[in-house]
Amino acid sequence: MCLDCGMLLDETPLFEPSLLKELDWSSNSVSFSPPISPSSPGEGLVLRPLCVADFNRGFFKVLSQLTQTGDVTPEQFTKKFEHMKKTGDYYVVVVEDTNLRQIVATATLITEHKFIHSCAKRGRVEEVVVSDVCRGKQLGKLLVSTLTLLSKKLDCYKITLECAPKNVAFYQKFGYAASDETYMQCRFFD
Ligand code: 16G
Repeated sequence: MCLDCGMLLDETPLFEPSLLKELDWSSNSVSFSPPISPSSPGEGLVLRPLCVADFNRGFFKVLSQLTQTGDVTPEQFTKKFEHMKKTGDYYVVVVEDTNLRQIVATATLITEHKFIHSCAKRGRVEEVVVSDVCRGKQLGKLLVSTLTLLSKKLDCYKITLECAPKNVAFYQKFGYAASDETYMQCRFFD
C-alpha cells in the first residue's frame, strides 16, 4: 500500500502474508514426499497471497484451465481485487514459478459470516487449479492443506467445497466428506 496516497501498488498482497507462514503445518492430515510446506513449496516456487501484478503473470491462464474466465481487463481485475481486499474475507493464494515469473497454481478460501453458531464463520474453498505444466509437484495438495489449516486458524466452524466426482477421493485425504445435503444451483449464464 502506498502510505501517501492509499493506492494499491502492484505487489500489495490481497491479505497479510504472515498468515501463511504462521500455520501449524505439523497438524496437517496429509503427508508430503518430498516434504514441502507453504514457506518451502519446492525449487524455484513461492506460495503467497495474490497481488495485482499477477494479472501479467498468467493468473488467468491458470484459471482458464478450470472454467471459462471471460475477457477480463486490467481495470476490471484491479477493481475486483480492491473489493476483495476491502472485505477482508478473500484469501486467494498463488504459487509463482520465480524463474519464469509465471503463476502455476492458485486456490481461494472465502470466509462467510453467519448469525448461526454464535455468529460463526464458514469457510469455502474455491478455484483450486494447478497448471498442466506443473502437475506432479504436490501443489494441489499443498494449496488445499494450506487453505484448510488457514480456515481453522481463522476460526471457521466448517469448511466446504464443490468438486467433480472424479476429485472426491482427492479431497477426502484432507478430511472432507460428502454431506447429506445436495448441492443445487440455478444458473443464469455461463
Ligand atoms: C469447481 C471449483 C469451484 C469453481 C467451479 C467453476 C474447486 C474446489 N471447485 O467446482 O470453485 O467455482 O468449479 O465451475 O475448485 P463453473 O464455471 O461451472 O461455475
